[in-house]
This record gives sequence, structure tokens and C-alpha cells, in this order.
Amino acid sequence: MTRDLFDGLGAAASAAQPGVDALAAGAVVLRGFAIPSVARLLADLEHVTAAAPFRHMVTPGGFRMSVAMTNCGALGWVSDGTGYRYDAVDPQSGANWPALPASLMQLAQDAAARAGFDGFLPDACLVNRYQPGARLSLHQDRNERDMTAPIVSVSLGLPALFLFGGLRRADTRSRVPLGHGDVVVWGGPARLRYHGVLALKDCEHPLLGRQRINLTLRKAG
Ligand code: MD3
Ligand code: FE
Repeated sequence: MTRDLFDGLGAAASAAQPGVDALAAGAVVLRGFAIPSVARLLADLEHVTAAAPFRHMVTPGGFRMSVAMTNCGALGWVSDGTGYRYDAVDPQSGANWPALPASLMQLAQDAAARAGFDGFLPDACLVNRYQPGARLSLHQDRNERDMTAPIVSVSLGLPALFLFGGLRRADTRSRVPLGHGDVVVWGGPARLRYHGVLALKDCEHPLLGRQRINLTLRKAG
């Protein structure tokens, strides 16, 4: 049973570890893993958002996303009327995206290794900001070139209910609470599962106020 839950992950994840929840094959929640790094992460994020402010992108279908986004790293995720893509240039400034802060790179590599993915080298970090009512509808992340690399996500601020589906859009979804400091590694057989985020409840977080920030580190290129 335990073996099945961790299929596709390395030996490191198979050992029972405190604060580590297996969501499904290939998906591991590291509860509170980012807590020791939060102060540094937030300071580094200030620089990122000063250079590349949060904005509401538009879907290819013409809808304004309720989640505000920006990016750091060599590549950034962009959505506009022409579709979704990774681009080295922020279309709003015409400049390259700000560099991936070392603190974020280190955290992502440590988390990936803990889940059994040694040698994770992300080149893109999508930064999502949820204010009360913001949500992310069910989708797959499939614009990245190398599907053998995991995605590492870091949640900060207000808690959210994450929707975790299957490989088909119509598959049943479970709801997973993700709170401040939680880090999730999604790889192997979980990499292409449908997922989304329910509308953020209006609460106040002691450090971040009325928002949730989610960082997703990816190997996009
Ligand atoms: C499961 N972000 O940016 S992070 C996204 O909380 C995205 O902002 C959500 O989905 C957020 O694309 C969820 C968790 C996540 C990220 C990528 C995944 C879960 C995933 C890829 C495959 C399966
Ligand atoms: Fe996603």
C-alpha cells in the first residue's frame, strides 16, 4: 500500500517522515517546510514584484483572471489573447523577468530532494496572488517541455482549499487544505493531474494580511 502511494518517487519519500503527507502517487505535501525561509522569501519577493508588478492576465478566451500573477526566473508564464506560453520577456515592461532569488531556488531544490527528485533545476517561478474571492479553475500544467521534472509549490499567507483531480477533467476531485509554509512537490504520475483552487475566503493572515501567495517552481524550458 505504502509502496503504491509513492510509486514514481525516489527512496527518500518512501520513508515515513514527520509532516510529510502523500496526496497521491507522485504528490507529496511537506507541511510547514518553508517556515524557516519565510522572512527571506518575502524580502526577496518584494524585489521581484517591484520589478515585475502583479497583474491580472487575460485567458485566451478573453476572461480576466481573478488571480494576479507575476514571474521570476529565466522564463515566465504568460497568458493573453493568443494563448498560454513561457516567455523570457515580461510583456508589460519589455524587460526580462527578474532573476530567481537564491532563497527560492534553494528551497525548491531541498523540497524536491526530500520528495525523491534530486537535481531539480527550475528555470521559472510563477507567483500567484489570491485576494478574497480569487480562484483558479480546474486545469493541467502542460506548457513545460520536460514532464519528468516535478513542480514545487510554496503556499504563503491565507489558507486555501486546493482541488486535486485525476488525469481526465471529469475525474473526481479531492479537496486538500494548503496553509502558510506548506510546500508540495508534484511529479511522476501526478504531474499531469487536473487541479485548481477554490475561491479564497475573506480572512486576515498575521503576516500577509488578506491574501495568499503561491509560488510554483518549474522547469519550463
Ligand atoms: C498538481 N497554482 O500556478 S499550486 C498554477 O495554489 C497552480 O496557486 C495553484 O495550479 C496555486 O498552475 C496550485 C499546486 C500545483 C501546481 C502544479 C501542479 C499542483 C499541481 C501540477 C500538476 C499537478
Ligand atoms: Fe497549475
